[in-house]
Amino acid sequence: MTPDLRARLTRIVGPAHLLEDPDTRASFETDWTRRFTGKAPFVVRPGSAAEVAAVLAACSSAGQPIVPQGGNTGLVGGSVPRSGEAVLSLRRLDAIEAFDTVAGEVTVGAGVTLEQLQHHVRPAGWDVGVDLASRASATIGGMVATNAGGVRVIRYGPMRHQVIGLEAVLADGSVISRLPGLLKDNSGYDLPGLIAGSEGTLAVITRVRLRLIPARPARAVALLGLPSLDAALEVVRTVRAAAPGLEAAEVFFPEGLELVLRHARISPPFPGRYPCYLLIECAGPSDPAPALAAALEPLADPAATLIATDRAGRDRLWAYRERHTEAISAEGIPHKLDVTLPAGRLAEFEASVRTALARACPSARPVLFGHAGDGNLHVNLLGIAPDDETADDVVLRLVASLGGSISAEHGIGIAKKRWLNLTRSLADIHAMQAIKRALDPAWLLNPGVIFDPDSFAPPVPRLP
Ligand code: 2HG
Ligand code: ZN
Repeated sequence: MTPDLRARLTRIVGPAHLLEDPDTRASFETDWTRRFTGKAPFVVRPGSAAEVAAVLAACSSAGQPIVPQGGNTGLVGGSVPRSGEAVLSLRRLDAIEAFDTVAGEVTVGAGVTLEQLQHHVRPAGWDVGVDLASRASATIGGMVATNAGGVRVIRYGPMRHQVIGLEAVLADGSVISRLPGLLKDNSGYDLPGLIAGSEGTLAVITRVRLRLIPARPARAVALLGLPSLDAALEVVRTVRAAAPGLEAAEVFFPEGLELVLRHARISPPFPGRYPCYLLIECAGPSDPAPALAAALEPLADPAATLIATDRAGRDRLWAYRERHTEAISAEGIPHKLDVTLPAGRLAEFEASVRTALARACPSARPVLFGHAGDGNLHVNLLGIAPDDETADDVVLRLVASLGGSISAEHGIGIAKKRWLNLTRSLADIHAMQAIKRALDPAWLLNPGVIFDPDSFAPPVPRLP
């Protein structure tokens, strides 16, 4: 860092929030997976949107690239430095501001965690539409920047659908503000919709206005052991049609359950072992358990069915699914792939991916789980070196050949950018690169994430 930039940043955030010491920087430099890590010249922690704008203006005039970071729970290498980027931590923007309990809308700083927000709005009868296992650390700004999905997408959609306004700072320090959160507002391009899911490459989000959902305290969770993923999908179809308020439909398999039992030290749900496990949650204004039990009756084996309605019982069932990520990490450093398939091809993918991996990369140990209700499977691969991408290539090509997407909810980051053209056309990639160039001409915001400036051939020539 040049002495001039150090002096400017110190003036903006104060010396306590400009971290240069390697030990204090360390936790900002490695991501949750431990697979992605790099050195940052410094970490800067502004305490307000105005400070973020001033920091970006200073970095921009010094040509200093930056990586915006929230809770650092990303899984694709997009929130840590790679080659000389400084970390811009948004965690100090942690104020929960205007909460309209009549309209069910709230404005929050980018650094507020999902769990903080849930605790804030639930007593007033509202809830956040997106929920995910890393709720204690994941920040709202990071969740919007990556368009996080989570376990309720089948009912409420991903994070972008919850956003009704935001404030963000562009690379040169200028501020875009769409905070009034008007439900109807067709004045020009939908910049918040574009910034959501742009993985910190177009702007740094500082505040978000979210639409909330009515809290539904009456809940029932069912866990079923089933003979196959096809059987699980059949149960999901039936419950969707017959029981009200389906919020989550999650699957996992014996290889993942075995890791969860071992690392979380919990006992198995059933005495027997099943080829596929399905967790279903229904919620509504009144107890959904009777309708759920009735819908499950013709399809489920009573010896392999558990239903819980009280909080502790529901949490116990959810633990088998939610503790997969930490159990896999306790076993080793995984390659994480996060794919969607058309509903009709999900079961075919699950079978073929195991066969294809066994043939091409016998050392890879696949652990599959995910959100069966929206076709999103997480393919975690243990037993392969961090930089050996043979297995990733096998999985992602199979996904593309079945009409799926290489990223369902985690984003492209740096982990999957090599394969972007499998499920995005060159015209599409060039349009995205043109937007990136227009908003960040010096390529200073999260450079190297999603794509590089020169990747995937030159822009399509214009017609004369
Ligand atoms: C989940 O669904 C998260 O639990 C993490 O998206 C998935 O660890 C993973 O691969
Ligand atoms: Zn997920």
